[in-house]
Amino acid sequence: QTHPVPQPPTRPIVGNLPQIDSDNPVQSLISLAGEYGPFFKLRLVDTEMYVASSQELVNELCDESRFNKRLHGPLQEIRAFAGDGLFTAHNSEPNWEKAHRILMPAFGPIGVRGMFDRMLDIADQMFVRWERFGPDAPIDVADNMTRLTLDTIALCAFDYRFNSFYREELHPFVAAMVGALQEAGMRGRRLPGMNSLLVHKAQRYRSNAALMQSVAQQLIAERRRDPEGAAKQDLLNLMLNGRDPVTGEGLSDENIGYQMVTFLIAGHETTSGLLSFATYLLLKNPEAMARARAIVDAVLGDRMPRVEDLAQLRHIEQILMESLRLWPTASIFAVKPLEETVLGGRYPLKPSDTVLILEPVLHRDPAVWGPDAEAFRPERFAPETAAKLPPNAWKPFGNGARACIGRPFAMQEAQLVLTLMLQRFDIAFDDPGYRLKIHETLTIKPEGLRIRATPRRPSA
Ligand code: MNH
Repeated sequence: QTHPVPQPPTRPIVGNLPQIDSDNPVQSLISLAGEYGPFFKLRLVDTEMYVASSQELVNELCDESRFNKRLHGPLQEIRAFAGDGLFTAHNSEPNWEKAHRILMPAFGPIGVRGMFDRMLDIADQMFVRWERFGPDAPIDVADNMTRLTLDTIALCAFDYRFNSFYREELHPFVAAMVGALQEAGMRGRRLPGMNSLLVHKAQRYRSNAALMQSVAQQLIAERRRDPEGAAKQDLLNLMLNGRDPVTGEGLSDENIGYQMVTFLIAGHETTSGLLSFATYLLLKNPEAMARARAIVDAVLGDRMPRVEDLAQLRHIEQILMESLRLWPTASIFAVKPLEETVLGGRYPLKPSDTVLILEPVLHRDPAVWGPDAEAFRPERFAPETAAKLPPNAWKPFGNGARACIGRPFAMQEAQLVLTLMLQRFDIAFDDPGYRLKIHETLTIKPEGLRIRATPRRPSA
């Protein structure tokens, strides 16, 4: 039988808007889930949505014969500059399937292995800088990791160097992207009608979108002119020359531009947040840090890592998976029913409904993770234990066909960076009394986390 869906008390017109802190929407939803349970309903002015957070319900919501991706509010906004790129395309748009088929091989394990040297190039830049600063300089972790992930994706995807470690201010493209992402977030929080009244903000939004497209189109044009361009092994060449095996068609320049913006948006904050939380969690769990260090030393000693070493460093990957469990940096994704259906045998849903999947609560479901769900225990992801987890209990990369295409890329990059950090430095909190505070944008990251890094051995 069907049941009424819990909903926090509403106010006229605004509905549940007062219960959502506009600077901390994810944290608001986490505390509402604590109060109203694994399935509740919200109305934010004129938009209704459900929020699901137990493995039992999410397991059903991940059944692609019943549900598929919904572009929820923030993604609708991001379409203003990411267009029908992979992340913001509707399921029904032909460019999604086409680009997915063309790009899949490059983002698969073999394609990503070929990017190892470029990942190492950027990581080395960051750590050389840490060495030069020395043990007395506080290092802003999220800031460093964001420079690193941006430079890495740009170098791997289109052989372009932002050189973020050699400049204080942001590269113009990056500045436009950060500005546009910020405004996309703000637009979603304003009351209906307000966005069109804020003429200057709307103008700036459009000019940032235009700047990103023009830089992308410039890179495309330069690549076509470059006599050595065709030999380059990167995503840009694949997009320029690749043909969809099904339709035989290539991607338009406009769509390639959207994919370039998409990789930068989707590919930098999430991975940088992951590396920042992993650093924080290791600092809070010295035994886990010591164990990870011992494994890195046993595999690498003093030498530079090679791509073949990563298979011996699965434990580092488990640390990253456990970090993504506790602090999934893209904390929410949304689905809709394909047809009228009943969720969990009790909640009727229809195709116009939106269900948000709230990963941070899902990832702490005591029925799955036990009474110590809050504890950082990378061993949960050791193959023997992970095999016993129920399906769809861990969803930091989303679901099914619309899951993250960049997962192998992000995991390889993060594995390499964490390994190098453990190999080269003793790290400590700059402020031993640091208390975790979450900063929310489209993603989450630890705010104000600063460390000191002491080189373990004299640099070569
Ligand atoms: Mn990524 C989709 C999380 C790194 C490119 N990514 C998603 C989704 C989640 C996600 C969740 C599904 C969103 C939705 O259902 O609406 N992504 C992450 C996390 C990391 C990450 C947690 C790092 C850690 N992502 C990356 C990297 C890239 C990338 C790196 C690119 C190099 N992600 C994408 C793209 C999509 C996506 C592209 C959209 C895929 C599709 O729908 O076809």
